[in-house]
Amino acid sequence: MKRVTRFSAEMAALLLSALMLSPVNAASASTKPVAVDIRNFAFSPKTLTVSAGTRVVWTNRDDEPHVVVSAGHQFESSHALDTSDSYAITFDHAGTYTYYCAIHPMMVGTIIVQ
Ligand SMILES: [Cu+2]
Repeated sequence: MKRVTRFSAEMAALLLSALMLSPVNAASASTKPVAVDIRNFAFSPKTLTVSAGTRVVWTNRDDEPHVVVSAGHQFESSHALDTSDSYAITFDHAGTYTYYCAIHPMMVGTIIVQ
């Protein structure tokens, strides 16, 4: 009886992993978020190349607030990020996305999506 119960649990686990390996989920699972640090009034890395579907996460490491704004309104702007605040955008389509900080417009960065 116990043996049967354990077998069922194993079958359930197998089914679950089979479901999680469906093409859609496998694609998102293989694309890990990529970090852009905002430090010393600069985006680091300044230019980042990722594959389509990648989530890019900006984190403010400065003691000053910063805002991530798409130069061509290609993606939604962040709110003002305080120290340690993060902002994330998933880039689903290939292209070149330039952005800047609304408070310090000399701070610019580029995301290249392939
Ligand atoms: Cu700034």
